[in-house]
Amino acid sequence: MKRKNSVQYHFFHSDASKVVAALGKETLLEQLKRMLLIRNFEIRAEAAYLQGKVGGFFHAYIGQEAVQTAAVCSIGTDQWWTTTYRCHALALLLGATPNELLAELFGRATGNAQGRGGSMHFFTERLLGGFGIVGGQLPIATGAAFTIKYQKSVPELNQCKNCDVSVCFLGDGAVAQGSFHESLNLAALWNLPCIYVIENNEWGMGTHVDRAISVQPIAESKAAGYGMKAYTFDGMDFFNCYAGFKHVFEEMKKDSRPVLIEVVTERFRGHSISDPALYRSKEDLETCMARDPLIIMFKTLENAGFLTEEQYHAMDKEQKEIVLAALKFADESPWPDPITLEEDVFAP
Ligand SMILES: Cc1ncc(C[n+]2csc(CCOP(=O)(O)OP(=O)(O)O)c2C)c(N)n1
Repeated sequence: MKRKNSVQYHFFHSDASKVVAALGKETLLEQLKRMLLIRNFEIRAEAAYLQGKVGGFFHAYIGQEAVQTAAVCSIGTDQWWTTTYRCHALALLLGATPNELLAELFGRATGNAQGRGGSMHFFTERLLGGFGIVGGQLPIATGAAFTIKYQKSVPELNQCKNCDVSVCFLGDGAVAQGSFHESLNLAALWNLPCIYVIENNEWGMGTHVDRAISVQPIAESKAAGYGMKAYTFDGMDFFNCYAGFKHVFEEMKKDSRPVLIEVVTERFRGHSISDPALYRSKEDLETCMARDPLIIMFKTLENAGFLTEEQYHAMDKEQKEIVLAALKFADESPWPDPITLEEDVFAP
């Protein structure tokens, strides 16, 4: 993968044709559809933001779709999941509807958090939240992994029978935080089933990863200090991510050891909607957009004879229509009643 820096990544070895054969047409078309839903959701939500219909922060996942789609596809929805403020995709993948998520962005009573959380704080039954504090989700994810292990040892307490691991997404910018190191240390010390996934999209706001992280590749160098296994995946390639996550999940179910993964990916937008990304050259952006994860996925499925270009465009249009209907739902939804302002708010 061509990046601005000269880091030598050792990607997990995988064979796309084996993943194609293992998952089959129906499952793979469903994954492509999910990636198209995420892309359409982000594009239309950005437009609504620019029309002044959405307030607060807004961080798009455009360019990174393959990573979390592959993770949820291979690990399943029964686990505990945590992520950063860039949380729209994971919420969709874990079952939140476009209606409730767009209504949340619009601050409406029908929203995912009844209009109180906004873009950075989506949740579902299995998603413990998007987190606005960089590194804030790591101790939570580590605690969730502790819960899994503890409850398995006390069967009458086990409320979460199909839950085997806690999966924690973080950005490269969180790696220098104390919470990262404290969490990895405890997870390694106590053999907690936690999969930490660094989505290295090269930038922490406007700071390049080379100026923030002392040694790279990140996972390989940091995991060694905690006696953990490290893996690196190509984040633009659904098939590499799927095969890698599957391997890690199967291994963890056997040994319950935490794992650190670095997924090398790209964001096609600025850090947030208010960032014009002037620190990036047009050529850099064009180079990374040439490896659009949607196109890589489509081309592989087209070569496998699973769909034509015409069917791909029809699928894209179908997902766009779903998002447009959700925008209408959000726009027509009621505002929260001010009398409910203090309900469901925890403030010690
Ligand atoms: C503790 C803390 N420090 C600083 C910030 C401000 N901040 C928000 S996002 C961000 C960059 C994080 O970059 P990265 O972890 O690489 O994630 P990405 O946005 O690239 O997905 C910073 C410094 C914050 N939210 N929390």
